[in-house]
Amino acid sequence: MIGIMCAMREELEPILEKVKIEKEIDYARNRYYIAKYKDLDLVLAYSKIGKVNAATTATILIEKFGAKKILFSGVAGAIDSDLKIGDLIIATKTCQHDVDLTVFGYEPGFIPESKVFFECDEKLNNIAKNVAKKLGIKLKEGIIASGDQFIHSKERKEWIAKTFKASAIEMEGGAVGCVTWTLGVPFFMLRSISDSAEEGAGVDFDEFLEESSKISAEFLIEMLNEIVNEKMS
Ligand code: 4EH
Repeated sequence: MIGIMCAMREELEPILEKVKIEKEIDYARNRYYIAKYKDLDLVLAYSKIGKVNAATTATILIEKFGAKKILFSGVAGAIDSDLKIGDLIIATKTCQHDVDLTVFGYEPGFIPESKVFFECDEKLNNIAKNVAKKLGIKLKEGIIASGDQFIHSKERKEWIAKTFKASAIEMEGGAVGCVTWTLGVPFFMLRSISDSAEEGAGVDFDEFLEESSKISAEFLIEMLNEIVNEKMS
């Protein structure tokens, strides 16, 4: 069983259109879709926005629905200046930029007995890179930082860039990274850029959410094709 998750309905819809939905299960104030894509068994859901919702959904996908991998698709704000609206990025690792226990001498993002960075699965990242190469699509790799804030300020963005060496910002990846690390499940994070995370980001976000969500969703489907092909060979 492969778990596929997004944060927002707009991010999940273009994926649901490409799979064969077999069952819809309402659970814990959310809807989970059991589906097939070719030979692959899938469970899909959008968590709703933010780290707590994302952690809850990731946990349920794994513990209740038996997901053996978690693939995330959605949009993100750009940090690196070479990332333009519509560009794709995969995370090497994710972190939580809003965790602050620095008064106790810990580095930003660190929680005792946990860690700052949660690594994404190398095999899944290699599949993504193969797909990008085959299709001639530009795909960046970098750190993705999460927090329960929509970033729309150059100052905050630059602090996150400097502190975590992050390339993009969103509101869920650090939470899913923490859950999948805790439960020992491979994690893949894909995002398409919707805005610059600076002043005016809210307007760009509204304009490009749908388009960038589709770009990410279509790439994820291409990855499922690659996974099916690898299984058969
Ligand atoms: O799930 C949240 C969405 C924005 S909040 C995180 N997603 C989109 C990624 C993202 C993001 N995160 C932080 C894209 N750009 C970002 C940015 N900062 N600049 C939202 C959106 N619409 C309505 C209500 N909430």
